[in-house]
Amino acid sequence: MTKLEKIICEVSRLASNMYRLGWDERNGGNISRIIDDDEIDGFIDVNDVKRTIPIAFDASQIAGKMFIVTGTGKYFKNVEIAPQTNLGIIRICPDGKNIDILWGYEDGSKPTSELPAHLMTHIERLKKDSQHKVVIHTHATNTLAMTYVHSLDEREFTKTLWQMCTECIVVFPDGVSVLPWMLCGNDEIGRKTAEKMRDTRLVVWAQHGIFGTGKSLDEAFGLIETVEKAAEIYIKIMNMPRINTITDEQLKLLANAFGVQVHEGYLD
Ligand code: 2HA
Ligand code: ZN
Repeated sequence: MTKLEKIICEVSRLASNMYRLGWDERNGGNISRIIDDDEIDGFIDVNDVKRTIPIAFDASQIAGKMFIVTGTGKYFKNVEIAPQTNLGIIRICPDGKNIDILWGYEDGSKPTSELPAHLMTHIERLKKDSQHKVVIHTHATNTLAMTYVHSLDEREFTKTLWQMCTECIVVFPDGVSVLPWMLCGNDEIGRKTAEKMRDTRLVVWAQHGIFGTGKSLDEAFGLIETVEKAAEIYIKIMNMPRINTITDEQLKLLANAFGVQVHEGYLD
């Protein structure tokens, strides 16, 4: 298998996995991963452009970059069965206003409706971390439920999650950002999401879902999965009297023991 075929398999397996977790009903959720030049290795011909289509915002900061992206309207449960129609490989054109389709979307479709949020997030995360590669959006059930019953204040939301499982603060010491309900699928929510991604690798969209990022599919998924586990504990216990918790002192002990940099001002 070529490197690119392995990546296609990895994205497909992740989509199936997330579908089975119940997070990606119908066409919910989307995945994008940067494809480096050295990951092409003959599986596709980068000079063979299948189609060129416009995008509604300026992505010139990442002109030339290639991504594998889930298709708009596509169901996660179907990606593994037919990756070539449910996924595509795109390259940002030099003008930043068009994309070349190099592989996939074989039924004539195109990338996810959340492409602005994905690409703008890639731009911001790459400024923070040159190793960054992946953006995942999903409708993680308990995380979504939590946005109906918990304050959306980012410090309060993060601290509740940290208190729900011991390892949370070690996995996401930067915390989670939260956007209030907004119309999805447009530039505005894309810009707001990307702004939040300057501080955290996780952004919750209230009453909708979550965005997670990372150096690999495993890392981005692992962040979301850890938040979702914590949110599940919260939903289980929120209507019961809480007689124990993880204190700020204990959270500080964890941060020191594991040598992680905690979001400033969140623990005191
Ligand atoms: O349609 O999840 O936010 C996919 C989505 C839109
Ligand atoms: Zn969504």
